[in-house]
Amino acid sequence: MTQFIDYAEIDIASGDGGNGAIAWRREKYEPLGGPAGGTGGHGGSIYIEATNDLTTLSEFKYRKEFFAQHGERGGTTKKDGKRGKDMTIKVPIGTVIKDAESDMVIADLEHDHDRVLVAAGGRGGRGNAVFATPTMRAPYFCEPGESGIKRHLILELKLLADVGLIGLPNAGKSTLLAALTRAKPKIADYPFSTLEPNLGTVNNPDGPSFVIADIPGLISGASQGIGLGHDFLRHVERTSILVHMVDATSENILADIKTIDTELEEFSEDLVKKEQIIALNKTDLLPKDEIEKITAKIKKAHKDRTIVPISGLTRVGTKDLLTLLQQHISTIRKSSQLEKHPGETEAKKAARAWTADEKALAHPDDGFRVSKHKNTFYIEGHRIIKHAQVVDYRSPESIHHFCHILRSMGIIDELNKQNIKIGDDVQIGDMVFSYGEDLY
Ligand SMILES: Nc1nc2c(ncn2[C@@H]2O[C@H](COP(=O)(O)OP(=O)(O)OP(=O)(O)O)[C@@H](O)[C@H]2O)c(=O)[nH]1
Ligand SMILES: [Mg+2]
Repeated sequence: MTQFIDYAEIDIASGDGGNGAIAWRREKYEPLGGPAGGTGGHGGSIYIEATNDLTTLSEFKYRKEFFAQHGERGGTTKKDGKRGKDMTIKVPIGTVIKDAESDMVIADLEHDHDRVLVAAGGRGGRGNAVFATPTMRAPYFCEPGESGIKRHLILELKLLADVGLIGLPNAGKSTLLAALTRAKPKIADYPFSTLEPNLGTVNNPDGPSFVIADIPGLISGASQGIGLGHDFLRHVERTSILVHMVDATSENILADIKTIDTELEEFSEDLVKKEQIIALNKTDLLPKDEIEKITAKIKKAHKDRTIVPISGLTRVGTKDLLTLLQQHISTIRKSSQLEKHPGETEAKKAARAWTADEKALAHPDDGFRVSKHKNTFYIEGHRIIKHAQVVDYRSPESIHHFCHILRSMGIIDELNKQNIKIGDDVQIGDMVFSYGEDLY
């Protein structure tokens, strides 16, 4: 499977929000100006976007870590801090994004410009200017910015072949791939010589280039997992046309075709409805009138299918087949171009962006843990440590606001549960204080 699926793991982190500021207006003739601390800028978010410009995940071999910018802290003159820049990671169309921890699929980016939020930036903390009210004209506190989100993601690129080669073992699929492309698949006169899919690219200077996938031979029961083909049927699901290879020297050609059709149908209804060209192969082994007879017989049973007599070995007819495939691919590409949201505005594009999964919004701030060692209680937790960092110890109000946060987060309750006594030390980040009566 290795050549079929491109795989990469990356670490991402959205930016932290900037802290709010505590500041006062200082103007001429106004010695006691009001609060002027601005709000911190939001941290940058991380998006992943599909693009036509890439075809592999190989870039991620060299770069595995992606960090969006942090927001800047609030300014002193009611100015808000600068936002951190968002970051967009580009991946090829067909990339599936998974959360590595849970192995859950976050998104399957199937079209050009499909975009998903994978980590939202932290909100900026509010500055003291925001907290001013008629009863509290001089708030001496602000909020810390919210932390960014760190995630470990798996990127998987599913094969996006345009043409799928299907047929019974030994029909000559690999031989045809070698005739049409520069791929060098194993070819042998025994069934199941192909064990894994092979890909080849038709490079066409005058028209679209496209990818052909040669998959292991299918036999009766393949859709139930018999033989090798089953694992690979899901890969041909995304192709836009199938070339059904038939061995012209077989005793019972119509039954051969039926066997493959039945397997496609059992696997998925969509697969059997996909457009098929029948390539009647190995015609070099038969006289001309015989070939015509067989072609007419197949045509009668499958009116809707184009039949092309070929020989993968001597390459008779392979050019005709190639021309048909090129025409089909051109038409498909043109119509998908038309569908590609003509005249779409940026705002609409954003609205079409994928909705975020929960983890992309789960800032790690709210949790906390209290542990005791000797007479000191240690409090761990992103949010509370950040609050501690913005406390101004000279200000009773700032301390009061901090106590309010301790209480509302449930930390005071937890300390009491763990039997804290007045005078015991409490450490939060770099801040140490004695537990006092006012906190009770
Ligand atoms: N005479 C003749 N022999 C062919 C032609 N195409 C393929 N063969 C032979 O048929 C045998 C099987 O060919 P492959 O290309 O390996 O067939 P396949 O469909 O890929 O087979 P699996 O991978 O086993 O499913 C080989 O011995 C080929 O040389 C053809 O057009 N004419
Ligand atoms: Mg083969």
